[in-house]
Amino acid sequence: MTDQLDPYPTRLTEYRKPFSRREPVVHSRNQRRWEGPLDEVALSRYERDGFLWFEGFFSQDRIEPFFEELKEMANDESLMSSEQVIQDPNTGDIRSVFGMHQLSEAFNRLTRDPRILGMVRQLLGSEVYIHQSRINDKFGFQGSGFDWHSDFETWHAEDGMPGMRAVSASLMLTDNSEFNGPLMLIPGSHRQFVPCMGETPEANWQESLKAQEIGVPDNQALARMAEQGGIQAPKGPAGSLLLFECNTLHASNENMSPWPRSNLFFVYNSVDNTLGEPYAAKSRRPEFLATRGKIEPLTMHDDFPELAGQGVGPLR
Ligand code: 6CS
Ligand code: FE
Repeated sequence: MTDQLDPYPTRLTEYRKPFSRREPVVHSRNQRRWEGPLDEVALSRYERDGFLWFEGFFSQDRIEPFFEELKEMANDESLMSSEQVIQDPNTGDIRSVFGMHQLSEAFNRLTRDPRILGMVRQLLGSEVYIHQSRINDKFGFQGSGFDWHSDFETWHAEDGMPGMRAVSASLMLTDNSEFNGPLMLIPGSHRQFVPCMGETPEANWQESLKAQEIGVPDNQALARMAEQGGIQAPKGPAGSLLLFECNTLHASNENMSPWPRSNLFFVYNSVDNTLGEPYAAKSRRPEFLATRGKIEPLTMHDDFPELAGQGVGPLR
């Protein structure tokens, strides 16, 4: 627990109503140094909605290597029995593998793709590093959902992330349709912080990564924001990319289709927003959930230099 003034109090015993976020959504406004590939239309859409969707961002052959590597990982007994691998609460199948950017060289390179890194630096207005990475798997006919939540609420409460200056990139490894439990988002919800009721249990992450019970906004706040902004569930082929702001409310349903839904997630945090002590938890979470050591600004790496001319500018 920390005694420093908490700008985003949550995990409370007494209700507090939602309030406006304290940080800008796009952090690089009027800073020429952080210009990037997003034009004004995209920047204003991100400010309005709290996410950007790029259908078919990568071609299928860019996605293929990840599947091969995931199959090898599934045969790695020591990895599969580690706490970085979370089982599905209903079936025991793999639900998430955390720390993918340390486990996989291909994945590590992907986090530094110039087209993504260029956009992320532009949105965060600084150098960035990976706060967390994971693969979320939802096998056919099962694959539990996730309740509504703001990732920032968890990262602030349990990882000590000071402010809203992080963005998640989610790469669809499989087609995401309306049938296989796609991510749902509430456009505009990123502009309000919703304090959540209920104190953080000890070692909460061992349960919350299976099913999030604590850090779920109340239905009244959810209903009000959904009334204002609606709900959107971006759909598209494998290779599509979603960038969503750390405080945008999102959830997903169970996968009742015969088709799997696998997404890679990697979370970029600003190097000016590194983690302190948890604001609303008794102890820190493990390093594979929240990077604390070795904060080095990501450098660009381009697996497909022939594409580099697409408005990325010099690699750095
Ligand atoms: O606790 C976390 O960091 C994770 N929990 C959820 C439900 N989404 C974000 C993140 O992976
Ligand atoms: Fe989440």
